[in-house]
Amino acid sequence: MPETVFAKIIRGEIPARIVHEDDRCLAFHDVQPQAPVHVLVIPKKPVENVAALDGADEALAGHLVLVAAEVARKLGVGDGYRLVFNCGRDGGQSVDHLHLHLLAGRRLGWPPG
Ligand code: DGP
Repeated sequence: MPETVFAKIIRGEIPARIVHEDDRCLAFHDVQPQAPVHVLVIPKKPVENVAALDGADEALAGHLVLVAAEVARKLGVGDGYRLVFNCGRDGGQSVDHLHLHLLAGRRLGWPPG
């Protein structure tokens, strides 16, 4: 998979406001926030998107969700938030490195645009 800006963030070559890091993932504030709290949780392993996950990634995918919930609690929005994986261009994906959006801090509309 072609390298993305997120690979550079993982290597520390581009600055990011990191809120969580462990051996498998990184969470940092989105540079174009769509809500008062907008954090991206990404795997360190290069995976393009949800469609590129396979059975061996099951624990990793679950880990991203649990980390997002932990970050929400840490940032004081644990009572209400939205988690979103955009997949593919029609799904709104613009960066081809798997990322889980954590959105919170305002009333979120439904359906999404
Ligand atoms: P998506 O559209 O689902 O692929 O979301 C990609 C998100 O990544 C988008 O909300 C903006 C964010 N983003 C893109 N480049 C950077 C960057 O260099 N730093 C940070 N922190 N976020 C970025």
